Amino acid sequence: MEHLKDFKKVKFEGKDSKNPLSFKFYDSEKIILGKKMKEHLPFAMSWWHTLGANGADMFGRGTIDKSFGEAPATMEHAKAKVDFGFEFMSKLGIEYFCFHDVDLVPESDDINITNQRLDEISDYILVKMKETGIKCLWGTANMFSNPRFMNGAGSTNSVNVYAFAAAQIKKALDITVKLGGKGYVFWGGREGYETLLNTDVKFELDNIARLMKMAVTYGRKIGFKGDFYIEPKPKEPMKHQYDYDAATAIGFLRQYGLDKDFKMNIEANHATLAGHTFEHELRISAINGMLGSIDANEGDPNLGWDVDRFPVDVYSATYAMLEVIKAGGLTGGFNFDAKNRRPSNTIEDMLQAYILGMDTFALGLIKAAEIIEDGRIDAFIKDKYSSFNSELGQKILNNSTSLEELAEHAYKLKDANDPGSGRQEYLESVVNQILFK
Ligand code: XLS
Ligand code: NI
Ligand code: NI
Repeated sequence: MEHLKDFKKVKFEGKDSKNPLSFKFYDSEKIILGKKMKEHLPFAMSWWHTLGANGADMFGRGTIDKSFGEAPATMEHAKAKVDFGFEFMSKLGIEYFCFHDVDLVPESDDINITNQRLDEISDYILVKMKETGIKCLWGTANMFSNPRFMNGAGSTNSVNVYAFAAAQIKKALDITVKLGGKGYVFWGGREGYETLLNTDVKFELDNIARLMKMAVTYGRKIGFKGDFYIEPKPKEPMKHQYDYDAATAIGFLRQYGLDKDFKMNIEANHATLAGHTFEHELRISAINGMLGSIDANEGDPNLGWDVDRFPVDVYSATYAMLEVIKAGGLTGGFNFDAKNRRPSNTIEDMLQAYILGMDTFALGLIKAAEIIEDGRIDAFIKDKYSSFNSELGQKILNNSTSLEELAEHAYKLKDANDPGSGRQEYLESVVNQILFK
């Protein structure tokens, strides 16, 4: 039987190292664009996948032993998860973790008992945090696994279930504040619907917003200074999820006056499910001042669901890091909402998965910085819009012209044929040249 203690701390050995348990690209202290790599990339461990997911799928039971030597659904097991988790993060140099309430402790049939367990485990976690310096990135309440949430949490038809959702959020916020979490996430796992035949969409959206408002009020009251996040996802488990993508979620937040307290937590795999690229979701968030945090994972082009692979695609990571750098960084971090494949069932595989993900984002960072320093792509974009430097262009940008004046301009020209080439293939070849130099 493998033990985590038998593995050494993972170190940076450079791109030529053949040691599987070393970083090839992630060099935490290395300075890129004036900042340490680890400051650009505040990585976080997801409690649920790392300490919970055992490889089970719809067709078969678990393949990965996550008992950590204890009986399931006991507080001993919950503590063993803490012990393993902190040792695991320390081995990898990961400085943050993220959790759902029910990842931390077994859920009782009585919420009062679950809450006592949460008090106990958070005391235990706090000690480990002090010992190691590891911090909490964000917390959340799981309002999707328990059958009571089958018709939704904030979007439920049941007042009692709605109150349960409120109680879980209240406690999850308490624990997040107690652990000094930087953020609090809403991922609306059951906030959506299957058919309009049984759904009042307006009623449900209004109620979700009411619940979020109460969460903000309570959070601020108990001293939570961080960001609330919405994590958009278009589908799965629901057919239509209300937080389809960043643009939809931002519109929702503005409509209900929640935009000052919320930002986006963008998950790569959710972006692809929405038919977007990861970088599209990051850009939409950033230009709205709402780029908060990232759930770093990856989909699979052949599989249309949330497979939560560890990130491997260097193009995607590079384009994502371009967005993050240009936005001035994240207020949150990079949470690996990712899990090992079912047949990768050893502790070494778990370490390997994080090494892969961290190296992929390190490469993305290095390459994004090189693209910025190279300057050809930025120069192209600047030049592309340069006709707006003209007198008429400036009038448009200053909102000091009219449809009539622009029409007069067009009539004088008779025809306009000068938009110029988009040069996509050239720009893509610049990226390849930098990626593989
Ligand atoms: C599921 C989500 C979930 C959130 C937290 O698809 O990614 O894991 O990150 O509830
Ligand atoms: Ni996620
Ligand atoms: Ni997800």
